[in-house]
Amino acid sequence: MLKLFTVVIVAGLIAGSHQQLRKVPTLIKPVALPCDYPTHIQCWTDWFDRDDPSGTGDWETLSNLQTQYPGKICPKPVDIEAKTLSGLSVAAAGDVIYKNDPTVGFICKKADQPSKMCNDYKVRFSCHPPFCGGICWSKWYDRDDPSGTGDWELLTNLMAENPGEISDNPMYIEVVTRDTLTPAISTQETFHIFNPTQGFVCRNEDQKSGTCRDYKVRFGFPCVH
Ligand SMILES: [Ca+2]
Ligand SMILES: [Ca+2]
Repeated sequence: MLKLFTVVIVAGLIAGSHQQLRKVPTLIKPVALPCDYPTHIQCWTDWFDRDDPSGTGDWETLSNLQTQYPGKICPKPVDIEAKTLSGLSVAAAGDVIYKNDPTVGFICKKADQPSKMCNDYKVRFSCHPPFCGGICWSKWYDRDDPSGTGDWELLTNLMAENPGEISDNPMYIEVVTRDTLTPAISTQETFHIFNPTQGFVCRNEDQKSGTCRDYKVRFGFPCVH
């Protein structure tokens, strides 16, 4: 299941950067769907920058940030990312870093640097639901089978064929085989399209075996309360 939800996250990110690809009609919003809180999804908090490096260093510790920004960071983050205010990664910035973990937070000490101050860093943390909010999933759809050129489960087709059922701008997509409910990522097949903006296409010509399995898809949206 971890792999499955990793795909969900990645697919969600793709949606954000390819909105311009969408050319689908605006349809009536469907009725509210039940909210799902898959335990393996993660989400990033906002970026935080509470300190600057002019004193003993740049101290962006979790406890300080949680005190300063109540409710903005989950109690036990699972990951952390730090960048300089100018956008450099920790590795690219080249400072000696004292701490960079999701339990303590981020600390760059001036005393650890051979000849200069630390850069000024900002940090963000990765959290699990319920902090992330939930996903509302559409129904499962299986409009095609792979007997022709492949299995074509494009969002534009699904929206046109099921009016009012799928909202605009899905953020997540989940794809499984129809027969065994195997996550698409685990089938070792090559996919032509696999993102929540366009949907899913498996072309027979891309497969070593010459044919795709039959997949079904569903689309997810951030729950609105
Ligand atoms: Ca800082
Ligand atoms: Ca199918």
